[in-house]
Amino acid sequence: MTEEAGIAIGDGIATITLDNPPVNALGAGLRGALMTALGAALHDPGVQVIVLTAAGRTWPAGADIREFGRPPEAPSLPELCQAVAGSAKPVIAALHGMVLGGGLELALAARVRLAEPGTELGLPEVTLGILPGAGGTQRLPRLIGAKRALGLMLSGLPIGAARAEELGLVDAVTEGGSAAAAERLARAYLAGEAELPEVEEQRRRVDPGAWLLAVAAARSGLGDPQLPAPGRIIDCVEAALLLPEDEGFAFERAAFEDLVATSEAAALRHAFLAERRAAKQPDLAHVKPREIHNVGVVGGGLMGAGIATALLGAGCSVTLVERDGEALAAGLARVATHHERAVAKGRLSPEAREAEWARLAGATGLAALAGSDLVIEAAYEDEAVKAGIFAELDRVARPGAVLATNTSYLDVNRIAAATARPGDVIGLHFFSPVQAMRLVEVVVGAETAPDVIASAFALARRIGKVAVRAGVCDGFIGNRILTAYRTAADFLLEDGASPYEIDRAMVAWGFPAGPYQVLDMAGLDISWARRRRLAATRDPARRYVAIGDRLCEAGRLGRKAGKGYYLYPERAWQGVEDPDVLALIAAEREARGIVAREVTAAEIQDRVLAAMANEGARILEEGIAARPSDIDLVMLLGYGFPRWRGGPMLAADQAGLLALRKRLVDYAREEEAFWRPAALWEELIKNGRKFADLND
Ligand code: T1G
Repeated sequence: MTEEAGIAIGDGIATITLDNPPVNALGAGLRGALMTALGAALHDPGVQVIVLTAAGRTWPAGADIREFGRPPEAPSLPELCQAVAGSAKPVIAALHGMVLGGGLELALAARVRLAEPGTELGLPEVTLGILPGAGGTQRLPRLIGAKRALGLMLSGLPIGAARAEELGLVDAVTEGGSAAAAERLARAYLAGEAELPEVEEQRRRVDPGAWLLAVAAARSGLGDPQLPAPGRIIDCVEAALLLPEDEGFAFERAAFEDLVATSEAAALRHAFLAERRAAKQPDLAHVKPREIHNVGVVGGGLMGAGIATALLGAGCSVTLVERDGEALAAGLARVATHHERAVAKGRLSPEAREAEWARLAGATGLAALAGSDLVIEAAYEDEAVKAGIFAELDRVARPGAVLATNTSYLDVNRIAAATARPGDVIGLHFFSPVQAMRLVEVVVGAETAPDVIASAFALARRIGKVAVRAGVCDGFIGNRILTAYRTAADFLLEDGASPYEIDRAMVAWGFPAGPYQVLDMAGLDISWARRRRLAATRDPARRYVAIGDRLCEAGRLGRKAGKGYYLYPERAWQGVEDPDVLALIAAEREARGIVAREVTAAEIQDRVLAAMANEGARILEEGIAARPSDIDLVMLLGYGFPRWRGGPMLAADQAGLLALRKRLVDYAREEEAFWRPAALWEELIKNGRKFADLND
């Protein structure tokens, strides 16, 4: 890592170039180098103007996230920004790439900001559970007004260079490179041919009434009480108006230090880094992916059409195959609908839609896929159906084609065994709706070739998805943990809790919906079919809760049937509690000789977390997942696990492994097979380690 700040001096101009690949994160090394270079420029009598620019693909994209939680190293970013803002010689910041977080705060400290076309600027700190802690909450409102400043900081979303110029966040969008433009401005300024904006001008523009109105409006719009950062951002913006400048900066720093130490912030940083860590596949570092341009998609249903649309958006040519003309027309119409919606939302231009549509073909036989580089099967979730398709693909697909199944829990090895080329077979488990869900579980079979795995990761990146590697087992990572979650919930249901208490408890814990609300939305018949599929092999020694079966037998298949665990009057979207369900559950308890007991929300939350973390520990022991943060990422991106809790493995670390393992031991006395703690708990505890220590 270079972490340099090179300086070039000539004609009265000092040009400082930041260089810390890949995103010029403002780590301690770069901060120190910049402070040194700034000092040299300030003390050099031959320098009258300073140009600050960055090498590589972007101006600093923020503070170095990996430094948080560690002892701070001088100079701090606020000190650095203060040094730039206090410079006796004007500083011109030449911006390009992603000017984010501390990077934007550094730019705000400069006298002038010039941005290249295509530059994006934002303060995403709130997405990390923190706030702009290097002067952003103090300087930005003075520059663009409190209302707009709060909008940027509370959304965390970037804006483009043109919008930034409209707001006054940048002084100009340059023609071509911003470094050259900055040098031209410096020369014109030195020649007395150009003025630079005065910082004091900005202060005079402050309208206290509008400022306080913006603060009050932002406070009234605060959402999730579980996340403190938004409220603290608003407090800092208020302080920027009401406190003297130095006290305002101190107020912001104190708020930043409070937030960075919270468990929510630690979890959100963990989620950010987990997403980047999942892409690291050491065994594939030198493996070349296969070229993929023409893709066949078998099945034009909800998943197949979504997958086809994602592939078209990434520039692939797609042949959609269905069993007959009617089904094919329906599949193509689904893709057309995705396109129409994207155009309506401004996410796709009409021209781009035409170009994508031109790359889409339809067929009613697999022979049309003879030239495909990749085939993704998204047919009915039945092993025999999939095996039949793969057997035919084996006959028609060209040698070297990658053959992928979108199965959500079937055995990829058994599907591969239907072909003579198991090395070419892999699982690509997309999530529904494909256009909204970023997660893909890459399910690696026993014989899957390394370059096929590499091809899957390369394709996922290309279509804007986050790939997580999984081994073959029932449910891979996500569905296996979901099954554990639902089993723990069903035990509680049979023991005495109502489905409504369980759903409320899990929503209070941070899930967008409870397990029974989700089941009603998805349809109870899907998991019922799976239970019946596994019935013959079910271990009679294991506790089995049949309440879901009783509901299905009574025709209560979920929202689509107008009733499931909830009642849906006139097919209402939101279900209502149904006393008939409580009666059905009571009857089932009586049949099982169970006397209902009081179950608290805390016990529900504790048991669900213990069940998920224990299943995660087993998944790690079996090598189904490479690292705990991969498991967390699957649950965060695919199953609505609250991001500010970081996933089941991080939540287990934060709850304390000793306490959690003790709970598992206690629960195991009721039902040993399900609750028996994985051996990994003992191994971590005795070595004083956490799951996080297993994240390479
Ligand atoms: N710190 C450390 N490493 C970072 C980083 C950061 N801020 N941003 C990216 N990386 C690493 C990333 O882990 C990956 O590493 C590589 O760079 C490429 O990233 C005081 C407190 C800039 C839009 O939140 O949004 O400033 O895997 O794969 O898809 O107020 O990175 O190669 O080893 O994501 O092209 C605020 C976070 C920080 C921006 C580029 N800034 N970064 O996306 O590449 S808090 C952010 C991003 C702060 C101040 C506060 C994206 C990107 P590796 P990548 P990308």
